[in-house]
Amino acid sequence: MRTLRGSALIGTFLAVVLVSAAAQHAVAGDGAAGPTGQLTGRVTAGEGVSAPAPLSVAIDDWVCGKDGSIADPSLVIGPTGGISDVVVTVEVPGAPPITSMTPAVIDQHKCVFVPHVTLLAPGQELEVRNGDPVLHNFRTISELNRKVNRAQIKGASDTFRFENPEILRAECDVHYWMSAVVVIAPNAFTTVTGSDGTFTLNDLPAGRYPVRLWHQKLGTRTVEVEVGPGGGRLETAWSADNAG
Ligand SMILES: [Cu+2]
Repeated sequence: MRTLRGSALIGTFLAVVLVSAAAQHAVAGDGAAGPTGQLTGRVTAGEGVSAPAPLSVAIDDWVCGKDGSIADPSLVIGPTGGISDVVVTVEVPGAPPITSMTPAVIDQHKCVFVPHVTLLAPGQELEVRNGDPVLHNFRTISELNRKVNRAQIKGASDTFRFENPEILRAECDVHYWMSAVVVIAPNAFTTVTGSDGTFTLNDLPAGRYPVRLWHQKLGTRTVEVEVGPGGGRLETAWSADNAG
C-alpha cells in the first residue's frame, strides 16, 4: 500500500546558486510597505535525479491505456531538465494570504488526475470530476484537513473545501497508480513550477527570505533568496545524494 510516508524520499542535496538581480539595491524587508520586486526561478534535475518508468496498467486498460502508456506524474522532468510541480513558498514574515479564488477543477481523464498539482487558497472550492466511463474514487491523505473519500461513477462531480494550509495527497484506490497533490497555500507567495521548472512570484517586499521547496518524490528543502527592488532570481539543481 502506498502512503505519504511510503513515497520514496530520495536522499538529496541541493546545489543552490542564488543570484540577486539587484543586490546593490537590496534592503532589509519586513513585509511592510516598501519596495517590492519579482522573484523568478527555476528548479532543475541534478545528478542522479531522473524520470521514473511509465506506469503499469493492471485494470480498465480499455479506458486507461495499455500497460506502460501512462507517464508517471509523480516526477516529471522536461526536455531541458526542469522539474515540474515543485511547490515553492517564500516565507515572508507577515505575508498576506493567497486570495486567488479562480475555480479549481481536477478531472479524472484516462485514469490520471488532471492537473497533477492544484494550488488553492484556504477555503477555496475544489471541484473533482470523473470524466471517465469507469469508477474512480478521490481519497485524500492529510493531517490538518478533514479527510475525503468519495467514490465517483462516470460523470460524477463533487466539491470540497480545505480550510487549513497543507500539502495533501489524493489517490484513487481503484487504480493504484493515480495520485494528485492539492496545495492549500500558506501565503500569497506560494506557487508551483511549470513544465520547464520555472516559477514567478510578484510583489515580494524586498528582503532576504527562506524559500521552502516541496516535491512529491524529492521531499522538502529550504534555500535562501534575496529580493531587491529590481527583483531576485533563484536557480537550484535538485540532485540525488549518491554519497549515501
Ligand atoms: Cu481511478
